[in-house]
Amino acid sequence: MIISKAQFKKDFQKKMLSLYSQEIEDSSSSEKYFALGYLVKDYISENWAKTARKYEKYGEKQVYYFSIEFLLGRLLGSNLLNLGIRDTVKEALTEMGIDLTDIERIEVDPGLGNGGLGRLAACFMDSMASSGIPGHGNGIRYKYGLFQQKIVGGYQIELPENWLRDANVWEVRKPDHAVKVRFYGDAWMRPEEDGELTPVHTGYQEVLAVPYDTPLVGYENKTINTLRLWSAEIDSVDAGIPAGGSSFRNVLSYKREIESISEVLYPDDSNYEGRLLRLKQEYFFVSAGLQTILKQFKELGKPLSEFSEKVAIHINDTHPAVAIPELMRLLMDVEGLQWEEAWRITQATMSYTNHTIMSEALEKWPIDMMKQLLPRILLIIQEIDRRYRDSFALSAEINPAVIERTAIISDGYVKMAHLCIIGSHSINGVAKLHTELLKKQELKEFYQLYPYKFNNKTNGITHRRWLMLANPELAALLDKTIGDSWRRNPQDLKLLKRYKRDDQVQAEIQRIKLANKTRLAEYIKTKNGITVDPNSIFDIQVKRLHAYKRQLLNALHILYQYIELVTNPEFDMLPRTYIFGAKAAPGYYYAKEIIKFINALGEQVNNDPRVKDKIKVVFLENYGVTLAEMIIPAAEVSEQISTTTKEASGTSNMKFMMNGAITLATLDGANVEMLEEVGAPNIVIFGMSEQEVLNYYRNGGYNSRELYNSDPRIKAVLDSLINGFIKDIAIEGNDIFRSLIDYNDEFFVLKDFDSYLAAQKRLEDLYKDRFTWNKMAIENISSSGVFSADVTVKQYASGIWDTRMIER
Ligand code: B1N
Repeated sequence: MIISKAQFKKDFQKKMLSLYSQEIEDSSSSEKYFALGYLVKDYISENWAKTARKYEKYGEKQVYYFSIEFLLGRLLGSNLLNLGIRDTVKEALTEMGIDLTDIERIEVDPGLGNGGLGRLAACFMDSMASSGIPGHGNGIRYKYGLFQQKIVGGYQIELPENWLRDANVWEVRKPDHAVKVRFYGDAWMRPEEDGELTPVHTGYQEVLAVPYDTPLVGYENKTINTLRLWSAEIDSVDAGIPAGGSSFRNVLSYKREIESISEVLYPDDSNYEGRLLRLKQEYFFVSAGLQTILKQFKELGKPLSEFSEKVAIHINDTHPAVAIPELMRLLMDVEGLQWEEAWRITQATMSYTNHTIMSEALEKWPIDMMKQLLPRILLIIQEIDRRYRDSFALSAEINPAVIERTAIISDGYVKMAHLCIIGSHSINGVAKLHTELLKKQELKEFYQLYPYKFNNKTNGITHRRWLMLANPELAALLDKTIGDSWRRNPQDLKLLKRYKRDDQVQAEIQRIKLANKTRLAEYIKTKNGITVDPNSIFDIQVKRLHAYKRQLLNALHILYQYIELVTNPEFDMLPRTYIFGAKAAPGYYYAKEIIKFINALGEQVNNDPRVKDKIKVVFLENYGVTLAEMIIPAAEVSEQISTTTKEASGTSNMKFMMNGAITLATLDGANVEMLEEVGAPNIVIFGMSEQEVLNYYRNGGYNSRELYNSDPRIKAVLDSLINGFIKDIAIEGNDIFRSLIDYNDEFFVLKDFDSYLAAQKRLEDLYKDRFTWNKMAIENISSSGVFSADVTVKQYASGIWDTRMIER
């Protein structure tokens, strides 16, 4: 949109007056934030309604992205940017003596996700709107997002994240669009006189699902899509009151039970929570979303047989897998279709993304739990399973053992990934290696049955948030050097390649990096009280804490350098600042021990005069989207060091690359494709190959104790965990030691140690030659365009959803 500074000032003043009955001069920062937020929402509203009408007019196929997490981050900055008015507003505010960034900082970051999976959903929303794809989100409006992390005495403490305490300016409550979702009761098939079977569901509890809509603003294209998040509410005081009657006390506890459905996000990443409440959450937002989609479809006046021509539903990991039987239920029980027709429509509508091969993340629900909570859904799943098994009856080539292993129901469980594969037309992995592993290992038997369903869609990130907003100085340098076409077509970042040897561009890149590092150093000083030198190498690992991500390998290397510094007079190294940020799932004991170890190591190293400030170790608490926006642009080294085969893709790796960090990586996840794009001289690779890892796993691992006994560096490092050399980790040091030696080092930390050390050394040598380093940084920035989610969502649109992009 186009707006003059004068007009904006008038609008802002008016908004302040109508909201708070006061002048801007007399308002607090928080009041300024709310006035500005509501004003921007007004600006958005007009095109929001228009977009919906345009989609309707052209009969566009709609995509609905079902996800139990959407990790949006703050929206004021990105909405201003995407509306195309951020510069105007910034200037106008400056003229009024107001700093826009100060106001943006007031917004609470709604943490409605754990990590990569939730952030990916948010990046896709931004990219779909920006590419003119009619794509909407469907999820849960959690009252409490992911916990806030505090570090006390080196330990993680979790505090509730009450993000809705003050108003959320972006959402619109739509009580008139509420729907009812049924839980519990009994379901069976009743034989009718004509011999037909009618489904019956009695004694259920009804929960009201109330939608809250948030606009998803496309980049300078007038497209506004919708993120619909559902909140659970009690229907009416007299409906579905539990046994015990409707006394005030009963009603209150009933209300609490219902509202608990959308109360809190499960804090597990790549790990599955087998609780009833989680299954309730899954069915809750899925059923509410599908009911609405079906209703909207019927308003088009088209026959249901054309449903999949107008609607695509994407299942983000297995969490929304009950969408498959729920759509079957709606089409049959409510709309009266026959099984075969409903099944054809369901398969043609649904597609599924797998995000991990970690076995502990694979969702499976006990049949009994499913029967208790979702009796009608279980009947449908049983029928899908029966028909799946039957479909092989006539084919002699299929081994019965294969059918048993791929079936949906077996060993007393409902296997949600199997349901997704059987019930949808597409299954994709999130990076080339990950998809290959699905095909040849994890889901091999399904791949043999349905090769045509499998495809790869490598993850992406929105360059608007992760470059334009997070690194405005770099964005401005790009505009000045190669023009601004990269903003619309991120692959145009390639144009920067020509300047990799250009002295002036190199100097600018280095200056901007230093400015970003200085800003982060100031933050570290205020938050952690640690003085770090912006001229030291900033080496960063930020992501969820998980054994397979190997923060421990990073920490052990630091410990190695520390030991060398204090024992070996010959040892020399460039000054380095190691920065960590990581939340551990509250119940993940080992991950919490590693946090404590990193903090204890930092405490000691940072205060040991013998280190002479060569090493600083910083653990930044409460890592999330907002912190990432400050940390990533300040990175020189990006640590992407997961055990090969374990990280499905990773997405922060791409964000670091786009901001000119050099990646230190194993050939895991999307790191493989980053290497392909940027070329071997511009990335530092180490560690075991995929084949080695798979071979070791097949043969029950390797002998880590042998390595401990034969490599004196490893021995020195590990011994210092248990001999009191590092203070205050008596328990943690011992547990970590034992995980590596007695429990055979499941994630090959020691096996990769030598290779990691050598890679670290190579990195340091590269850094000594600033011309080379800057050249590498430029190569990375200019090769990062393919990792824009704009590219990814277009591949989804043409390869899976069959949706068009609307011209502006
Ligand atoms: O999804 C990201 C990938 O880039 C990461 O490699 C992958 O680890 C991540 C259960 C998960 N996989 N599985 C989850 C999250 C929450 C939960 O309750 C599993 N997250 C990933 C995006 O593709």
